[in-house]
Amino acid sequence: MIRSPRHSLRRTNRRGLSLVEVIISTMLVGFVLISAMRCLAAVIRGRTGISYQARGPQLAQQLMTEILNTDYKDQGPSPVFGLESGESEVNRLDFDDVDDFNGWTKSPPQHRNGNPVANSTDWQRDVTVQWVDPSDPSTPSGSDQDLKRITVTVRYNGSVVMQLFALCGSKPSP
Ligand SMILES: [Ca+2]
Repeated sequence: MIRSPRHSLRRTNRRGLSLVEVIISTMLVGFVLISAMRCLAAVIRGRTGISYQARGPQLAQQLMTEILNTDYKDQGPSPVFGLESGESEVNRLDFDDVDDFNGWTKSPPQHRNGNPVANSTDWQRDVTVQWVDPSDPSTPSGSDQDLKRITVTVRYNGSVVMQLFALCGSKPSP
Protein backbone atom coordinates (compact mmCIF):
# COMPACT_ATOMS: atom_id res chain seq x y z
CA MET A 1 0.00 0.00 0.00
CA ILE A 2 1.28 3.42 -0.94
CA ARG A 3 0.65 6.24 1.51
CA SER A 4 0.22 9.79 0.49
CA PRO A 5 2.59 12.42 1.98
CA ARG A 6 -0.39 13.99 3.77
CA HIS A 7 -1.23 10.70 5.47
CA SER A 8 2.40 10.30 6.49
CA LEU A 9 2.46 13.82 7.95
CA ARG A 10 -0.68 13.12 9.99
CA ARG A 11 0.92 10.04 11.52
CA THR A 12 3.99 12.09 12.45
CA ASN A 13 1.79 14.62 14.29
CA ARG A 14 0.18 11.84 16.32
CA ARG A 15 3.45 10.73 17.85
CA GLY A 16 3.95 11.20 21.59
CA LEU A 17 6.61 13.39 23.18
CA SER A 18 10.12 13.04 22.01
CA LEU A 19 12.80 11.85 24.38
CA VAL A 20 14.21 15.40 24.60
CA GLU A 21 10.79 16.78 25.51
CA VAL A 22 10.35 14.15 28.20
CA ILE A 23 13.76 14.95 29.69
CA ILE A 24 13.09 18.71 29.69
CA SER A 25 9.64 18.19 31.21
CA THR A 26 11.06 15.97 33.93
CA MET A 27 13.76 18.51 34.72
CA LEU A 28 11.19 21.32 34.93
CA VAL A 29 8.99 19.28 37.28
CA GLY A 30 12.09 18.53 39.35
CA PHE A 31 13.02 22.21 39.61
CA VAL A 32 9.49 23.15 40.63
CA LEU A 33 9.42 20.37 43.21
CA ILE A 34 12.75 21.43 44.69
CA SER A 35 11.59 25.07 44.89
CA ALA A 36 8.36 24.00 46.57
CA MET A 37 10.26 21.89 49.13
CA ARG A 38 12.57 24.82 49.89
CA CYS A 39 9.58 27.09 50.47
CA LEU A 40 7.98 24.49 52.73
CA ALA A 41 11.21 24.10 54.70
CA ALA A 42 11.41 27.88 55.17
CA VAL A 43 7.83 28.01 56.45
CA ILE A 44 8.50 25.17 58.90
CA ARG A 45 11.70 26.89 60.11
CA GLY A 46 9.76 30.12 60.59
CA ARG A 47 7.04 28.43 62.64
CA THR A 48 9.61 26.64 64.81
CA GLY A 49 11.39 29.95 65.42
CA ILE A 50 8.18 31.67 66.49
CA SER A 51 7.19 28.90 68.89
CA TYR A 52 10.75 28.78 70.24
CA GLN A 53 10.78 32.54 70.88
CA ALA A 54 7.41 32.43 72.60
CA ARG A 55 8.14 29.32 74.65
CA GLY A 56 11.01 30.69 76.77
CA PRO A 57 9.09 33.71 78.17
CA GLN A 58 6.00 31.56 78.66
CA LEU A 59 7.86 28.98 80.75
CA ALA A 60 9.64 31.67 82.77
CA GLN A 61 6.50 33.72 83.47
CA GLN A 62 4.47 30.68 84.49
CA LEU A 63 6.99 29.67 87.14
CA MET A 64 7.64 33.24 88.32
CA THR A 65 3.90 33.81 88.81
CA GLU A 66 3.69 30.64 90.87
CA ILE A 67 6.62 31.77 93.05
CA LEU A 68 5.22 35.26 93.59
CA ASN A 69 1.91 33.79 94.72
CA THR A 70 3.60 32.24 97.76
CA ASP A 71 4.57 33.96 101.03
CA TYR A 72 7.75 35.92 101.56
CA LYS A 73 8.58 33.64 104.48
CA ASP A 74 7.20 30.31 105.70
CA GLN A 75 4.31 30.81 108.12
CA GLY A 76 5.28 27.78 110.21
CA PRO A 77 6.88 27.98 113.68
CA SER A 78 10.47 27.49 112.45
CA PRO A 79 10.98 29.15 109.08
CA VAL A 80 14.32 28.61 107.38
CA PHE A 81 15.78 29.68 104.04
CA GLY A 82 14.82 26.80 101.75
CA LEU A 83 12.44 23.95 102.36
CA GLU A 84 11.22 23.59 105.91
CA SER A 85 11.21 20.28 107.72
CA GLY A 86 8.58 17.95 106.27
CA GLU A 87 8.33 19.78 102.93
CA SER A 88 9.00 17.55 99.94
CA GLU A 89 11.09 18.49 96.91
CA VAL A 90 9.67 15.69 94.77
CA ASN A 91 7.33 18.26 93.22
CA ARG A 92 6.30 21.83 94.17
CA LEU A 93 3.05 21.02 96.00
CA ASP A 94 4.70 21.73 99.38
CA PHE A 95 6.38 24.96 98.24
CA ASP A 96 4.58 27.68 100.21
CA ASP A 97 7.16 30.45 100.43
CA VAL A 98 9.50 32.13 97.98
CA ASP A 99 12.77 30.60 99.16
CA ASP A 100 11.38 27.06 98.97
CA PHE A 101 12.04 27.44 95.24
CA ASN A 102 15.75 28.19 95.66
CA GLY A 103 17.75 25.61 93.72
CA TRP A 104 14.72 24.17 91.97
CA THR A 105 15.75 22.77 88.60
CA LYS A 106 13.87 20.47 86.27
CA SER A 107 14.31 19.28 82.72
CA PRO A 108 11.86 18.90 81.17
CA PRO A 109 9.90 21.51 83.13
CA GLN A 110 7.13 20.24 85.37
CA HIS A 111 3.80 21.53 86.52
CA ARG A 112 3.38 22.10 90.25
CA ASN A 113 2.10 18.56 90.75
CA GLY A 114 5.13 17.04 89.05
CA ASN A 115 3.56 16.27 85.70
CA PRO A 116 5.86 17.24 82.83
CA VAL A 117 4.92 20.27 80.74
CA ALA A 118 3.86 19.02 77.30
CA ASN A 119 6.25 19.39 74.36
CA SER A 120 9.13 20.67 76.46
CA THR A 121 11.63 17.82 76.24
CA ASP A 122 14.63 20.04 75.44
CA TRP A 123 13.74 22.79 77.94
CA GLN A 124 14.94 23.36 81.49
CA ARG A 125 13.97 25.78 84.26
CA ASP A 126 16.17 26.80 87.20
CA VAL A 127 15.35 29.06 90.13
CA THR A 128 17.66 31.05 92.36
CA VAL A 129 16.42 33.02 95.35
CA GLN A 130 18.72 35.35 97.30
CA TRP A 131 18.43 37.83 100.12
CA VAL A 132 19.47 41.18 98.71
CA ASP A 133 20.38 44.60 100.02
CA PRO A 134 17.30 46.89 99.80
CA SER A 135 19.53 49.86 98.98
CA ASP A 136 21.02 47.91 96.05
CA PRO A 137 18.90 44.90 95.04
CA SER A 138 21.64 43.69 92.70
CA THR A 139 23.85 42.97 95.73
CA PRO A 140 23.27 39.71 97.59
CA SER A 141 23.00 39.97 101.35
CA GLY A 142 24.20 37.51 103.94
CA SER A 143 21.16 38.11 106.10
CA ASP A 144 17.46 38.74 105.67
CA GLN A 145 16.79 42.45 105.12
CA ASP A 146 13.17 41.86 104.09
CA LEU A 147 13.93 41.69 100.37
CA LYS A 148 14.55 38.67 98.13
CA ARG A 149 15.54 38.56 94.48
CA ILE A 150 14.15 35.69 92.42
CA THR A 151 15.79 34.59 89.19
CA VAL A 152 14.10 32.15 86.84
CA THR A 153 16.38 30.89 84.10
CA VAL A 154 15.06 29.01 81.08
CA ARG A 155 17.38 26.95 78.92
CA TYR A 156 16.85 25.28 75.58
CA ASN A 157 19.25 22.45 74.76
CA GLY A 158 21.48 23.74 77.55
CA SER A 159 21.66 27.34 76.32
CA VAL A 160 20.08 30.18 78.30
CA VAL A 161 17.25 31.72 76.29
CA MET A 162 15.44 33.63 79.02
CA GLN A 163 16.10 35.06 82.48
CA LEU A 164 13.35 36.66 84.49
CA PHE A 165 14.02 38.65 87.67
CA ALA A 166 11.63 39.74 90.39
CA LEU A 167 11.96 41.30 93.81
CA CYS A 168 9.82 40.13 96.69
CA GLY A 169 9.57 42.09 99.92
CA SER A 170 8.16 41.04 103.25
CA LYS A 171 4.78 42.51 103.99
CA PRO A 172 4.87 45.26 106.61
CA SER A 173 3.38 44.37 109.98
CA PRO A 174 -0.17 45.65 110.40
CA1 LIG B 1 8.13 26.49 103.06
